Amino acid sequence: MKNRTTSFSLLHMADLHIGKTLKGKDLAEDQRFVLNQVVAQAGRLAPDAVLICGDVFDRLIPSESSLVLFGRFLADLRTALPSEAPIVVLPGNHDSSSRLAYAAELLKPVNIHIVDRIDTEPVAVLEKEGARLAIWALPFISHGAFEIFRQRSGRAALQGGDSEETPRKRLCQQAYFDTIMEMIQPLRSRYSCNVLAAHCYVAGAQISETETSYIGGAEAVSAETFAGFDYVALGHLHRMQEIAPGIHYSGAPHAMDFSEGEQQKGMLHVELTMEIHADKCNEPSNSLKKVFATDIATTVVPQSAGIDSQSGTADHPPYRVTQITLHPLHRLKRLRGSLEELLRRGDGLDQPDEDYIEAYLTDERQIHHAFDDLIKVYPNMLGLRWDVLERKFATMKGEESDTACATSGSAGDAEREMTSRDRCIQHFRAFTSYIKDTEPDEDLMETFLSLLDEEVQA
Ligand SMILES: [Mn+2]
Repeated sequence: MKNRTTSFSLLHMADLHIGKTLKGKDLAEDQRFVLNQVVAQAGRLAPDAVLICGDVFDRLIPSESSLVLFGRFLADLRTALPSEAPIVVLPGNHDSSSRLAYAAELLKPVNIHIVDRIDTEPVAVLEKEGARLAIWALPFISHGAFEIFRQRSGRAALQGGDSEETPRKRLCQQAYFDTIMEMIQPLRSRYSCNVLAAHCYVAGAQISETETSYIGGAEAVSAETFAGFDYVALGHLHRMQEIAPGIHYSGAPHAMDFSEGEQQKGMLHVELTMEIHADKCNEPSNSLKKVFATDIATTVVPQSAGIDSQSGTADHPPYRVTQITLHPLHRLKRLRGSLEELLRRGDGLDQPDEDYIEAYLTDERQIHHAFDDLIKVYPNMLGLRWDVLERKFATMKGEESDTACATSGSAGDAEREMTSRDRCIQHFRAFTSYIKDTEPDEDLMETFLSLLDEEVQA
């Protein structure tokens, strides 16, 4: 019998960070502007499902206006989409899962699924012409969330492979994922196609300036963890990127930091095409899955004009990922030059530059009225940085690591500890003197030392 094909389309987005401020500036208007485009695009594309992969809010306790904004967005999105298209929302590390999901039971009947715990069942299953696509969704896996899941599912506590392994290693993201995947893996064959939505850091991903500070080795999950899924929709990193075939970060819908200002921002439209045997279309079985995995490897999906498109490989059904660009209300720009140059550049414009600006001044000395002068020309300037100051701190940092290299090996731990405390004190004195033109007084030093010791003990 002749084979037919069917396809499912998904809209994949993440890291909305509603309530985000940038150097004290509330980005609510910017966020509303971008979310309205998401709704318009969802209406135009009419996907079979929308996946919002974590970090919905910027903080655990979202502000009133953030809640209102998200509520409005969800309602508009629901209206824009066909009612049978599920909207799946999962919490990221910035979200409180129970707060995010407080109305989850009320929203389920309107096909909005807010994931608040780790589950080994799909959150939604789409059916089309006998093909079944399962959407699996995992919240950000904190230690607490994992423990609740482990106890609920009657699993023993994680043990390290050998005595060398520290408890820290057993409690890493990879171990959490391995446990969960082991349970999901045998269940996947019930479906023709399996999509996973998750919020985590996958090893090998490109991380940006601000992300380096909080992403460490214990956080990393290997891309192989996701073998067997036809598409993995990730959230957590703000840069749109492909990790491996079928594993993508949509990135954030708009820049959250000046270091992201140059990145293209938006979301992904994913189309998964699969072939169905007319005589097998009622069999949700392994045989159906096998057909997708091997026989149609050569099927070519029509490439759309222009943007990022890909077809399937032997391990994946043919799929196509299209980047949907979202436009910011204000761009985030870094300008560099002397005060005079930047003022001249701004004055030369026909209209004032309304973008959010971070200025880097190259003048050799600090000019106290620089901010006041610049803000007249760049009304949305949010940050001012000085080359001369940053160079000074870079040198201080360099000296610090030189000293650390020299000390390591020869000195004992206690001695190194002493040295690093002394260095902190030294840097604090230098910094205060530079900023205030005078040595820190006794009161200030006392406060600093008590904070420093508290931090060291923590
Ligand atoms: Mn995150």
